[in-house]
Amino acid sequence: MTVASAVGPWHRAHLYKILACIVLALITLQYLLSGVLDRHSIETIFTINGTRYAGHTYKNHPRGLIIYGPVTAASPSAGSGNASAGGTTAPAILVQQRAENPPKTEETTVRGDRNHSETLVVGNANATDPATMPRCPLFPPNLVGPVAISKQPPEIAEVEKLFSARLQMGGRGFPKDCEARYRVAIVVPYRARAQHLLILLYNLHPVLLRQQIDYTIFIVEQEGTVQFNRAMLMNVGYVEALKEGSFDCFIFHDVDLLPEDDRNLYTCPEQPRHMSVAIDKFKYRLPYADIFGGVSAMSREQFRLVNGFSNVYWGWGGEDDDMANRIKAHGLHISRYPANIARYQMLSHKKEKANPKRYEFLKSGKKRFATDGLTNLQYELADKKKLQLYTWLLVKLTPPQPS
Ligand code: BGN
Repeated sequence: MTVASAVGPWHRAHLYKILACIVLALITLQYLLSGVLDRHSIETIFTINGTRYAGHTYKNHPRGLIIYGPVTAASPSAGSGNASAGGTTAPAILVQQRAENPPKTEETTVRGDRNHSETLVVGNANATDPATMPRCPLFPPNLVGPVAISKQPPEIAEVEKLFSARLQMGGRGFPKDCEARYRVAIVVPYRARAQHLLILLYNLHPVLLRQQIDYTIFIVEQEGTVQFNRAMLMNVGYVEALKEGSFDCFIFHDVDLLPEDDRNLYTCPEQPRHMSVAIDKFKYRLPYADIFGGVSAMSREQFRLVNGFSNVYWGWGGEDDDMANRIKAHGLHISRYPANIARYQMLSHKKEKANPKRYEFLKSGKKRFATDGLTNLQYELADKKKLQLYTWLLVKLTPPQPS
């Protein structure tokens, strides 16, 4: 005789319920315990060239390790409007492969504010010969996290002098003692915003130098007074930059946006990346999920694949949304760093005139992806100069011909 048959049907039903509860409780307990053990075994603190980093490995994550920023980020400077916690563990920024053993470097710290004269020089006494130069570490060792933004730069001549030792003519910066992992063209569409440009250069160069990338800043200026065409200028920047060097990554950068954190790396990950996630003007919140304006990064291949930006957007708005549509239509997606790293301050300026046709163009955009972009780009390069802080391209845009 079994236990179940020894009791009546009413008791049997209760017995089954109790058994089911015990099984469920055991499953829950096992799940909770595995989570706790997992966490404890994977939080790590490690040191690269004297900087302490916090990390977190995900055993089942295909890419392994999430690196947090430097463990001791100094407090944000007064007036920078930066709300991220100073002096505490910095939040996650990068999903990367496991760090390779980085080369030993010798750090030279120059006193001054955190963006403009501190730790610009990272030297490796044994590695000055380019032939024996090691690759730069995956995680740039001299990042400081939140940076001090200055909206009152010195005169341009002074700024040029400040960076002359670290930049090649044309606004090219690269690490001196290791081989950069990325060759990056920073493309800035521009017209009549001289003070904004100076402020951008003054704040951006130190960040880029600390990131140990090989970069060049291209200022693409639209000649004349017809409506501004941001998208077309970026297409021109792409084409002209590739005549100058074999860049594998393009950052399209509005002139009025200043990065607040140098852990927001100016590189191209696997997917197109929207970089200006949190802007003070938008209360540090993403205005909508597919936004791709402000600052964005695409690899050379991705940009070519989507046929660049559309050329039809004259005046403000819509061209970045069209790019977001191109990205999705080609099986790519927009990636982002967390909002507490991908932070920017916007310089104030009067609102530009919006393009009333942008809704219509956006709706019909898909039809033009293959024919409107790099493939029908027409412009005249009116002037080009390699200045100390940037390469200047003056461009006469030709409205796209109907195709
Ligand atoms: C959106 C603009 C973008 C701009 C963001 C942020 C349009 C198209 C109509 C839906 N899009 O409204 O181009 O980057 O605001 O300013 O206007």
